[in-house]
Amino acid sequence: MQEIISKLSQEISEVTISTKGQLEDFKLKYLVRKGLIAQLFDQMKTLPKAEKPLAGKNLNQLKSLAETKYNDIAKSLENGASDRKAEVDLTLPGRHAFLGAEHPVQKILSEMKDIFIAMGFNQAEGPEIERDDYNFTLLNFPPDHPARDMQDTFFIRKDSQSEDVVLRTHTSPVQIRVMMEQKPPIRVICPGKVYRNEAISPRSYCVFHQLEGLYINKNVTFADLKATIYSFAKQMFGSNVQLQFRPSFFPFTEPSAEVDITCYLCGGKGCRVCKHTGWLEILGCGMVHPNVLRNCNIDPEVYTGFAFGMGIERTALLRYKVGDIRLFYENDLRMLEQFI
Ligand code: 2NM
Repeated sequence: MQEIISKLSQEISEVTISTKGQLEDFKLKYLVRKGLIAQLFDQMKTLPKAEKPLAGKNLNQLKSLAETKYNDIAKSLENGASDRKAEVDLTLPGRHAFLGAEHPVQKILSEMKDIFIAMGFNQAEGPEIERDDYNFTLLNFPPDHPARDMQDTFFIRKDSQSEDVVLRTHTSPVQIRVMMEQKPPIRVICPGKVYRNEAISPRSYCVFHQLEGLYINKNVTFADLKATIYSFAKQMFGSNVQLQFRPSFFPFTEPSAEVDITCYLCGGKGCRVCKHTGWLEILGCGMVHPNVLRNCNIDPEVYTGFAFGMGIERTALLRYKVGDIRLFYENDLRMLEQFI
């Protein structure tokens, strides 16, 4: 009897219980009316009279050891987390995670970049906070050009002692940097954010994205420019679009043109989006002005080049039928989740 009691006592002390299930098993084994301890009390009645007091005392100790252990563990399982951990169903599927998505403006920009990269253009980037002379002067803007006005440009620094600094109003200064650093042939596209201090409306915002391109080599002609733009427009907007080049003016190109495609919503018949003209303007372009080449130490007698530039938001608005450019900048998940 003594042996059995001390064996059980050791067993009870050592057993680890970490779930309600295990605790229930413990109770069934030791503490219920037909449990091991109750059985020992029954057996005690058959012992010789002299052995009963000691056996009774030891059995009572064993019983209270088991009860204390049961109560302590029951209490800690009520409060603690160990039980919950063990009862997690590991086969349940995980919670849905929102992974995010490419912004619609970046999607259009990626498509455009891919087309020009495939043609052999390299990507160049530059600072959004730019020197005034890179943004204007070296691009052949005259000193009194209206774009230099405070109404159109965000000035970061403007005083007589030091270099004027602006938020770039186009990505052309990146091309100035490339022309000053590299020798022709040069084939670059410059995507990025630009800033204009304009009245904000559904069609224009104080920040937007541009993609500009530049090709400089010997014997580059306007025909090369047209072929490049044709190829781009048909890949970007569909092989059935038609193009028209309208004469235009930019300080940094001569001659200059603006390019329209047949409205891909109405097919050229005329609708609200193309304002019943049948045409949508997609970009500006031209042959790089000799003054711009000279400003970057490229000899215009040896090299010629073409350049083009387009806004990204305009295409994103049309492609995704978004009615207000400001929706691209509000970071509202209800808007952005539609582009997953
Ligand atoms: C446009 C339209 C026409 C342009 C010119 C240059 C540079 F740096 F080569 F002179 N970069 N981008 C350009 C030409 C941009 O955007 C409507």
